[in-house]
Amino acid sequence: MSTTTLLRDGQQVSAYHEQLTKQDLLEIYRRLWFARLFDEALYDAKKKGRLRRGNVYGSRGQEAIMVGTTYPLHEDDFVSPIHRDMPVFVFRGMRLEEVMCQIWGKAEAPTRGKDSWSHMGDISKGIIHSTSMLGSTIAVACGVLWAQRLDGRRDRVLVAYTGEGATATGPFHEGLNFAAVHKLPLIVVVENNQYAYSTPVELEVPTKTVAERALGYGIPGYSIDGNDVLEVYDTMCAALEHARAGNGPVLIECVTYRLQGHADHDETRARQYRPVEEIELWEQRDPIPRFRNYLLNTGQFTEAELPEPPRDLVEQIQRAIEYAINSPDPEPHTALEDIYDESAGVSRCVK
Ligand SMILES: Cc1ncc(C[n+]2csc(CCOP(=O)(O)OP(=O)(O)O)c2C)c(N)n1
Repeated sequence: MSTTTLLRDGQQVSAYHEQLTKQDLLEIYRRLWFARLFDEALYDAKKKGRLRRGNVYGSRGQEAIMVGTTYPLHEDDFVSPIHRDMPVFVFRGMRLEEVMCQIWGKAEAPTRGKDSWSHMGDISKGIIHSTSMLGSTIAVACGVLWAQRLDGRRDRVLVAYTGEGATATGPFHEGLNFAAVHKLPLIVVVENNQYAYSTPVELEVPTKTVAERALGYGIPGYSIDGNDVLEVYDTMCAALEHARAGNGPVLIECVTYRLQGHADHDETRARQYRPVEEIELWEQRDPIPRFRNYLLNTGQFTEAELPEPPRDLVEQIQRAIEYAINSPDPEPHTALEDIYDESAGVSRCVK
């Protein structure tokens, strides 16, 4: 009889991170800061009226998930980042300037100004456009992996990010069921940040953990501390081994907290849909000082080696923002281009 592995609350996987070099640890530290600074710079631009298109969906407090899940990936693995994962586009090889052009709706962006924020992809880098309809990303991921299988590839993993709220939608379950039945190499990373917009997790998920949803599909489910970058890294390494070996999907619930509102227009402190004490408690679990303290306390780094923040990253992000602001808007006639794949014999619908 087959057994279901259901590991909870960081129950031990191997300490893969012990193999990381000092250079790796420094890079992880810098990526955490990159994500934080990216977020801060965009909120600042929005507040100052320098960004007038779209919203800013912040990831403050959730950086360890993006960094820990992407660091162990192979170059040709797939990712499907959602609205809180913008730095993942950069970690997976997109130019920062290109990402900023997407946010500013510029001609140089992958969507050439037709959409904004995370609604983009780059198949050459294995970045799959996540769906705006929450949950459907999992179904699309199944399609990508199924196509890979038809091409004879079974080892190329797809990491699909989603929120705990999205796990309450139908396509999430249909997709996970399909992936489990066909043992597709899918890793679903659930960013459980306690709220889906203003809806608390207990009104979205009936079980104690989101990871328990894995039981229904006979796949491993992990519920881990999503604010501990090394725990995220270790769990991801275990999940990758499982998926690459042909054993099918894995669900990783990263327990975390959204330190800001849903987006820049959502001032949660004023709205009071979550207590101030709750926010303050989670501020103490901020993943960046936590990782910094670990590096200092284990004697691997000195204070001077771990600047808060790394100044070059502040400048790099600011330069990319200026680049986007100064780059051209799309020409009006391009609005009707790239809508249909005409090479596939589908004719253009203009009106
Ligand atoms: C099917 C669907 N319903 C509603 C929305 C609007 N919406 C966008 S993000 C969001 C909250 C999602 O919560 P969660 O999945 O927990 O992710 P989080 O934003 O907390 O990271 C909502 C309701 C949507 N995009 N799709």
